[in-house]
Amino acid sequence: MTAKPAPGSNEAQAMLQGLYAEMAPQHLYPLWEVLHALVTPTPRSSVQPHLWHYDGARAHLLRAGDLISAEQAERRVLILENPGLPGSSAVTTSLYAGLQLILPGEVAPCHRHTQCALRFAMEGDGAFTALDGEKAIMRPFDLVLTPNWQWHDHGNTSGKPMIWLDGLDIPTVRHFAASFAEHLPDGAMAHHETAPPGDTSARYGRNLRPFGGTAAARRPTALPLFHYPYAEWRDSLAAMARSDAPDPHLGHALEFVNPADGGPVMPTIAAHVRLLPKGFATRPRQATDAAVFVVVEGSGTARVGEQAFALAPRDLLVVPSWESLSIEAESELVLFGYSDAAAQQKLGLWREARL
Ligand code: GTQ
Repeated sequence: MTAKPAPGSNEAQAMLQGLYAEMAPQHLYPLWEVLHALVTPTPRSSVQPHLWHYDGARAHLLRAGDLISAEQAERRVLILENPGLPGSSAVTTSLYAGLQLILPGEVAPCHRHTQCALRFAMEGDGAFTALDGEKAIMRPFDLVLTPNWQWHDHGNTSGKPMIWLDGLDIPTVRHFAASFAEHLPDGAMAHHETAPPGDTSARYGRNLRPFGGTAAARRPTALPLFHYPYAEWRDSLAAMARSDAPDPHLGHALEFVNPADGGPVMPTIAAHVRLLPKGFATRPRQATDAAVFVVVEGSGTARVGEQAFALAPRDLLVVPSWESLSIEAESELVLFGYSDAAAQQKLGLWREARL
């Protein structure tokens, strides 16, 4: 029998390398070589901060509009892929972002999937997203939800192109390998109308809900509301800005909530808006939820870690987990943001640090 080498000796090191080489074909690997990279003291992410100028993205999307129909494409969307996650179609490790174009007269076929989606209208006026056969007529900066496994189709009966941001939890569902998707049976493009536009908002959007009545009076989901119009959320932000001092790290901020439980809008995705008064600069803040922001109004500068990004209306910014973010408002600045905070909070993972 050969003597055991002293642990840590050159001889032991050489024998370990031999051991690894013999183990690898058995799919066995030493934790001690990778532990520090797996269980890190603070978050590490390959997500990079990045800003997309709206006008540039829009020009490419309109060119695609000349070359492929919404029906052919099924969804005519340019993916905003994070430069740190090439080939992933992901904007953060958990989320997807894309800009979708629907031209006048077009429809995007009805389908449903286990991914949750939000739509944030960027331009146009009067195209619709229908959820389970009820249309939400979309105006710029409206938020529309298509929660998981709900039938949805889109169409543009207005005279102008409509572009919105699609925010989905595609990478999260991929992580769990839990994607299911299907079209309406018998090839139908659009769901039959089940309720007139605005019906759900009238029932659930005003601190009311159907009392008694039949099941038909109630939306059959845990998430009744699906349209959060700009006119309403902007008015709420303005009221807040008139009477409060801004939060030093966020400005005036309001979260979109699910009226059924007071929680975030969807199981995996949380969304909010914030207003920074002209000249206001937030203090830096870190959070574990990487976020996608849309500039709704105004201009300013976002500092993400060491980088600075000039913000102009409709630009799109992604901020990685745990990078410090501070924002300076040159003029009154209004932002929309979405992130996976909803999922992280359920999992007990979400943290922030206010610097
Ligand atoms: O509208 O259902 O941008 O399924 C990507 C995947 C939109 C949608 C996207 C989708 C959708």
